[in-house]
Formats: sequence, structure tokens, C-alpha cells
Amino acid sequence: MSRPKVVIARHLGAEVMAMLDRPDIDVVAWPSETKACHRKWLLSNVVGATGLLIMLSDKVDAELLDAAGAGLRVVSTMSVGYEHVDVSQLGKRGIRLGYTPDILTEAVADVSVMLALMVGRDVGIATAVVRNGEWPNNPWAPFAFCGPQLSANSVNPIRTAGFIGFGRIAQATLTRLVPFGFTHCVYTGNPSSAADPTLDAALAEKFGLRSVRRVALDELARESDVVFVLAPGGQSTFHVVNEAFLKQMKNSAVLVNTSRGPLVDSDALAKACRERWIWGAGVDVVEGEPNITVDHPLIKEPRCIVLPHIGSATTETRLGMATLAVKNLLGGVLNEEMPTEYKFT
Ligand code: 8YV
Repeated sequence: MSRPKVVIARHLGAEVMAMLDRPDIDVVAWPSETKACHRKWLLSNVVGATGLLIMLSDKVDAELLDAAGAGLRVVSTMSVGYEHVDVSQLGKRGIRLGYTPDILTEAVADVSVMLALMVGRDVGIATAVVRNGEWPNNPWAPFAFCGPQLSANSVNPIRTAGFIGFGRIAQATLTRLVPFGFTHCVYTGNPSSAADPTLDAALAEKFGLRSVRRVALDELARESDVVFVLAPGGQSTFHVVNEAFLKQMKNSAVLVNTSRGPLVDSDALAKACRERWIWGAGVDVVEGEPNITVDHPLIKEPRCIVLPHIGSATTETRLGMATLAVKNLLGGVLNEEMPTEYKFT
């Protein structure tokens, strides 16, 4: 009997690839050194596959699933998000889906706080001054490079964190802000669930804050000293941060997006930074990534820090994600349990 074919769409590093070195499967892996078009490679190599392991950048649509054929049992994505996968097509065809939640929570929370601090303290502008040899032309001046202080202080003893989306990563981010003296938290919840004051009181107690409140978007914009965008992508959250939202933010506030680019209208955000509706922004994700040129309005904004989607990029986290993705893949291929399987509704 022929062995099931598994296609690994990205090189996962020697340690994780070794997990696939087993006698009961045939492995076809993307030759990362090639200059071939990745999509074309995938379309031709997925033919007859039983399992497919992909990343966020690899679109799984009807075309790819048709190319794979009826034998495909599992798609395993090395990501917590799965908007690049046509989930309804998978459901219709009875194909299982694995994804990698939880494991990246702490790494993304770290980057979220890092961006808030970097923007507030003008690190982008300050490092450019040093790198460009302009430090000697910028002698010490009392208010040079000064920005709003993230942590609570005698001038601003009340610090409010706002979260668009209040899942695992948002709560891990809030945990990090508590030692900075944050006193209040406002968040937007899933529109399909009702606001619950009892839950909010329990959350305030859990985090040791004076209050945690689920609020409407405009209230969140008005009250927050820093807004973290941490909701899933998709149509319901498209441009949830737009001109109207940004105009309501405090002009000392910082916006951080470590979720998905399309949640924030980039042109509106660039305008908000340029016209000082807000202090600045730190984004790990941008609409249209990775095809961003240096002319992009956000890259041109001095008080906007743009990162190339590195939220989960620590060695430990990526290794954990890749290992989990392989376990999900093998579970699906061998008709066994998958550690983190998407539940079709
Ligand atoms: C990664 C992510 O950059 O997991 C996600 O959904 O956005 C990031 O952790 C990406 O998934 C790597 O495939």
C-alpha cells in the first residue's frame, strides 16, 4: 500500500523536520533555496496529498483544494489565525483543520507592550538621530525626545488601557501593564455576546485594577491612554479603527496593532499621526503586507513604528508553533487526535 503524502509548504528547521522522518509517510517539502513561485510549486505538489502544512502566507482556497484532490484529510496551519484558509470549503469537503493557538500568546503580548513603550518614548525618532550621526546637532534640551509616560506617575496617576478584542493575547498584555501602574481597562467584546458587569467585576479583581469595563468603541477611543488592537481579522472587524475612531482618541494616546492589518485604516492612521490627533502608532501588521514599499504612508510617518509581522518571532515560540503544527498534521493524516483542532460549527 502506498504511504500517505504530506506536503510541507515552508521549511520548518532541521529539528522539526526530523519529526517527519518516519517510515509511514512520504514527505514533500518546499525547497526553500529555490526561486520558484511558491503558489505554483504548491499547486503542483499538493496533487494527491493526504496532509498539508502551511503558514499564514499560504492561501488555501477552492483552487488549491481541487488541485489536492479527494484524498486530502488535513490542513495544518502554523498560525493562530486561519483567515487564509477557506474554512467553509474545508467543512464541505470533510477536511480537518489544525491551528496553533496559545503558544504565541506571551510573545505577541511582549511585542504589544514593547511597541507602546517605543512609540511613547519616541524610540524610532531617537534611534534615527543617533544612526544618522545627528546626535551632536541635538544637544541636551529639557524637552527633547519627550513623550507621554506609559506608566502611572504623579502627573497622570490614572492610566487606562483599551483593548479592541479581549482574548488571550489582550489579557496577557494587560497582565504586563499592571506593574506599570495601570488603573483601568476598557475593552470591546464579541458583538454576539451581552455585556456582563459581574464578569467585569471579576476581571477587575483578577487583574487588581480599579475597574474593567466592556464599552462601546467610541468610549474606548475617548478613555484609553493606549489602545491595543487585538481582535481577529475578517469582515466584521475590517477598518474598526478608522478616521472617526482616531479623531476621538486622546492626542497623547498611542495606538498599537499586533493583530491583523485590515483592522486599521492605514491612510486614516497616517493622517492621525501627521495631524497629531494621536501621539503615534506602533504596528506589527499592515493592510496589504508584506507588499509594502517605502512610500507607504505609515512608513513615512516619523511617529509610527512599523514591524514586519514579528509578534510571534521568538525562537522558542516559533519552534513550539512548528512542533504543534506537525503534531496536528500527523494526527489528521493518521486519523488520530489532533492536539489543537479547529471545531467546525
Ligand atoms: C505569525 C500570526 O507571524 O499565528 C498567527 O496568526 O499572525 C503570527 O504568529 C504567523 O502565524 C506565522 O505563520
